[in-house]
Amino acid sequence: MTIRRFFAVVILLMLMGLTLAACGGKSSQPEPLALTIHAQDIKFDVTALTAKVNQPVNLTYVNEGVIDHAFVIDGLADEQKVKPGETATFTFTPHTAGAFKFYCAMPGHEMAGMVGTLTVAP
Ligand SMILES: [Cu+2]
Repeated sequence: MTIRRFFAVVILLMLMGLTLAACGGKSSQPEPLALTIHAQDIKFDVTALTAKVNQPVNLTYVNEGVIDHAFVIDGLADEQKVKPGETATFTFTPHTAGAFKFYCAMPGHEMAGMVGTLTVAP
């Protein structure tokens, strides 16, 4: 084998390795899960959401009502107030399976029924 041919083989093997690494990187990052919830006066349109461990979640929160609402998911998404007609996006990745309470943090709204459960499957 000439030295030139040797380098050609080495470069070819390196390119193959790069291609495999690129493929591997893609498959280890799951596509984000898109969820949507609508706040109304005075309830959520859904009270049960599901996600998966280590899968990023993009949750779109739409306030369809005429009063302020404030969404929070215990342990996953910090409280954020959303004004009437506005939309907020909550991005988080659950790392443990289980049931997480979500609710509206405006005074009295949780008691009025603005509460639900996000179930994270293993
Ligand atoms: Cu509310």
